[in-house]
Amino acid sequence: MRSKLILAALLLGATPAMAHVVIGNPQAKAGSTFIAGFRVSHGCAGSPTTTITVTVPESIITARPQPKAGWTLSTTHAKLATPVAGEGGPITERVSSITWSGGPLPADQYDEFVVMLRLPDTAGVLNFPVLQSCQKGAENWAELPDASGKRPAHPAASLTVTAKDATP
Ligand SMILES: [Cu+2]
Repeated sequence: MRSKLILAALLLGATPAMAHVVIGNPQAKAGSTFIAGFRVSHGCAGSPTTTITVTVPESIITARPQPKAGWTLSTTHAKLATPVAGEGGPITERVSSITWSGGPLPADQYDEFVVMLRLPDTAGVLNFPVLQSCQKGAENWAELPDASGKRPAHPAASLTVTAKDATP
């Protein structure tokens, strides 16, 4: 029985524990502020990581990346179709992608790239495509599950947003 389970794990390839680029504890309530840590647990086929670019889903209006020693931070912006009220006046654009460049992060080490997110008011699954570039090659973690729910080879990092009144 046990050996069958191990065999099944081997046949499936990467185990969830070593799963690509993922958000740690990927569940939070709608409308909350969530600290998302994007975990990078391996390089590109043994090559050290030099750049991580996270694409922020459209439904997230506010995304504030945490600076990281040894890495240069940059962001791109997109205009909002409809401005929304913010603490310092109307918000007219949002952060659409965040890039950390530097390191390198050795292929056999793990690190976390952190972003503070204001989550949308509606429940659902948010997908964050992540482009990982390495000294040699790149890995594009951008695939979404297909209709059957089968996990793709290069899944985007995902976050499950639960309803505001859901019991924890
Ligand atoms: Cu992996």
